[in-house]
Amino acid sequence: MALVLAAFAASACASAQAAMPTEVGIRIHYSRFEPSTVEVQAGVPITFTIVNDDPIDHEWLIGDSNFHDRHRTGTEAVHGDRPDEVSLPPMSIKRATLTFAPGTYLYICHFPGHEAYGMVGTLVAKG
Ligand SMILES: [Cu+2]
Repeated sequence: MALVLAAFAASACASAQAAMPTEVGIRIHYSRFEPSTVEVQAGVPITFTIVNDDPIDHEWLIGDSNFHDRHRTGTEAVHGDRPDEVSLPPMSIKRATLTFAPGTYLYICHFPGHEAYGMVGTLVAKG
């Protein structure tokens, strides 16, 4: 009986983890991120597919508050191939894979005025 219970507990745990997405789609539309909140498992690679549906450039920068402080005052207009710094030309699709430590992160477009307009999202990585 104890063995059966242990097996049940293990499968319940596995299905709870399976419920957390490892593939996350983010759409940029009318200078907003959809969805604006994402929850993922910490310590697992998460692949983001980011779609810019707008006729203007945007960016998707994800990190902690120190990261965003640097980018708010930064002078790097276009970002390269770092998975946490994605530049999105009009009507483009990019993919990025990241693994998070437990915590809360923001994703923001730091083009002038975009963050203030509402291009901010929150990702929670659960430990
Ligand atoms: Cu933007």
